[in-house]
Amino acid sequence: MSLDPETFQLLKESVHRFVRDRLMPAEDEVEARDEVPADIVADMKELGLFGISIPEAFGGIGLSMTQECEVAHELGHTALAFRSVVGTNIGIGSQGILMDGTPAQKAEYLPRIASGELIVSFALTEPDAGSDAASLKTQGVRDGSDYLLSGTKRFITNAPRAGAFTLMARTEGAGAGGITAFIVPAGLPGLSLGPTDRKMGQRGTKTCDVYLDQVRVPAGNIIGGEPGKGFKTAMKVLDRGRLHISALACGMASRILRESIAYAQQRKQFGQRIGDFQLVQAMLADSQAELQAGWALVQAVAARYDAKPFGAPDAEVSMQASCAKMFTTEMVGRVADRGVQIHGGSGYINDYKVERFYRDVRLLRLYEGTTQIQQVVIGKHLMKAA
Ligand code: COS
Repeated sequence: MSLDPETFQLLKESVHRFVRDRLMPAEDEVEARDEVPADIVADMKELGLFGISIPEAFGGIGLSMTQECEVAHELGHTALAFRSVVGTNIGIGSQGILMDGTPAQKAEYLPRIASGELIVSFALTEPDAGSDAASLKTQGVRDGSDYLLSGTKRFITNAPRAGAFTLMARTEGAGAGGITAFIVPAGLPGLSLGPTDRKMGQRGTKTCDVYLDQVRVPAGNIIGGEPGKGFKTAMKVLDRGRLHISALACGMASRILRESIAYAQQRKQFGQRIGDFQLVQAMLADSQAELQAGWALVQAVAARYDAKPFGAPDAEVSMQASCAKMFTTEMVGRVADRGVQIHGGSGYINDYKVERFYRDVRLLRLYEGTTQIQQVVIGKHLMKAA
């Protein structure tokens, strides 16, 4: 699946302009109000951003992973809250349905996800199951032709906006093989939300707990129709999501580097621009080189991802996606840290964008698998090599 190169180029240019003309000017408002304005969300729908990863047959734009990474890279140039509005529909919320859903599930949900009419969230994490996702406790108990779901999901991105959840629950006993992925509509009796989380950064990004108290879901809502396959679906979704986050990290690193260069060009100390000092240039140079390396890695892994059959597990690609996530999200942390350093005392003041971005990017090393989980995925794979 991919968009023809000419049409894709037009889309990329539109997103590029949208980020500069529409999103960047609204960054301060999002930070102050902790909310992405509704008219911007409407414009995102208009642009088709909710459906970039969904095939044209289901009303989306049908980008390849390589193309999706380029769009994520563009979106990474502005406050990460904007990307988060569309992020779960593009990635972790929708892709389980696309990869493993039945034809009926795809037909029912994907067009509304692609248009942005339905916001879909991914509900895996729980209070006692974060990195150890296979230990999740949310129970799904069979009751006639339904399941009754009970448990708590934590830090669920876009839950306050969601019309449905791709939700993992335990139906088949202990371990990864006991987990089933359900499509759970948000309005069902027994499903409720906790208060919106107050976070270190990414103001405007909405996360909260999701509580399930005997929520009755038809067995027909099991993704793919077969119980016990949910963990693998979740892992495949995360492989893809990790690559998307890597591209986003590169976009944000590029923005922070630009802010840092601009500051180094205008700020004068000791009678000259601080950017004329080699110690400042060294910080800029390190950021440029690491960013270039990270982006080259993302593009290479995305091409490898596109070369395998869609939705098929591939341990080598999983490992490479983890390399990209680990390298780029750590990289943007260093770029942000240098950005603050180059800005000096001003870098600690909220009026400058680097202070905000420094906080925003911290999350990239945590969600969709911490750096340490990426190391585990990479290490395990290497130790299996013949
Ligand atoms: N694609 C397809 N299948 C996969 C897979 C992948 N990427 N990774 C694992 N699996 C399969 C394994 O092949 C195994 O299948 P079999 O039982 O048939 O052999 C099964 O899933 C269990 O795998 P494994 O034993 O590796 O599971 P672990 O419990 O050791 O967990 C980690 C593996 C740690 C990698 C996983 O729990 C993880 O990614 N944790 C982080 C979760 C996360 O990112 N949370 C963020 C929340 S979303 S914002």
